[in-house]
Amino acid sequence: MVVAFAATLSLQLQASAQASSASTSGRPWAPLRPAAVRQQVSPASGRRQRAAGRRMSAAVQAVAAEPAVAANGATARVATVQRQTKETSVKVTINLDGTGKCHSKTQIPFLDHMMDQLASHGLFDVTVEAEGDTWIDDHHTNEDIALALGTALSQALGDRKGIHRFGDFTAPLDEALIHVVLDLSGRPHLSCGLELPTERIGSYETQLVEHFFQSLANTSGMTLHIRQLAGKNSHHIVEATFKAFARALRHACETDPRRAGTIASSKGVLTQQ
Ligand SMILES: [Mn+2]
Repeated sequence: MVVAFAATLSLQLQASAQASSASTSGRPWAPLRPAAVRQQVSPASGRRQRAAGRRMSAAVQAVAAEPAVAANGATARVATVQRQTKETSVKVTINLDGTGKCHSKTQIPFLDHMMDQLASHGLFDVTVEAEGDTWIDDHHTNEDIALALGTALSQALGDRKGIHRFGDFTAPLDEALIHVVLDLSGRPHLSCGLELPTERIGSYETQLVEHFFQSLANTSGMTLHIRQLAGKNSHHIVEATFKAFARALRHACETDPRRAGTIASSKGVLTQQ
């Protein structure tokens, strides 16, 4: 499981038997103690770090490195990740077996609206708390939320045993129709075919949509294809994208009873290596 996170940046892992105990009380983005942060860099992540440049100083804290145990004795697929840089402080929690509850305070109103779509249509419980340098623009905050969300998703999935792995959904919203296909393969890839007719939705730059999904794909280890089949209204197009993504991801994460707990891969591995 640690290997899956090593593909991000600097990591600090704190084992915790209770993922759900990582509450949102207090200041969630308290700076990490420098001595507690250690580098875990694979060759692949090293290349990404050099490419990322400014993100070399990032610290990602996987708050719950071990799966929590739910009240019924089953392993809870919950993860909390904190990401701290000079640009942003982000804390994300996702429960893959939730009920669609969302608590999102991103400083970006439209992104809060999209997090609500992800939770409610994916039946995930999602908490996002972020403070970022939005006086510059929303770029860093948008990106770092997606990176943390992807890391949390990967952690909550664990070894990805027994899941469907693939998800596919086409969602309409009035005139917009968006097709999302994804594979929790451990292989980051995004193909995004959105054609957004306006530069902004509210204060949110529409070019940040693709960047959000690219960042999410990178840290979650997901192959993601997004195709716009129809659409004229930017708000409709993006919202239909998040709805389709949520439904596709929900299916991919859910248990395939015929798998009987085995990994849906002829290679035997779905986590990032
Ligand atoms: Mn809307």
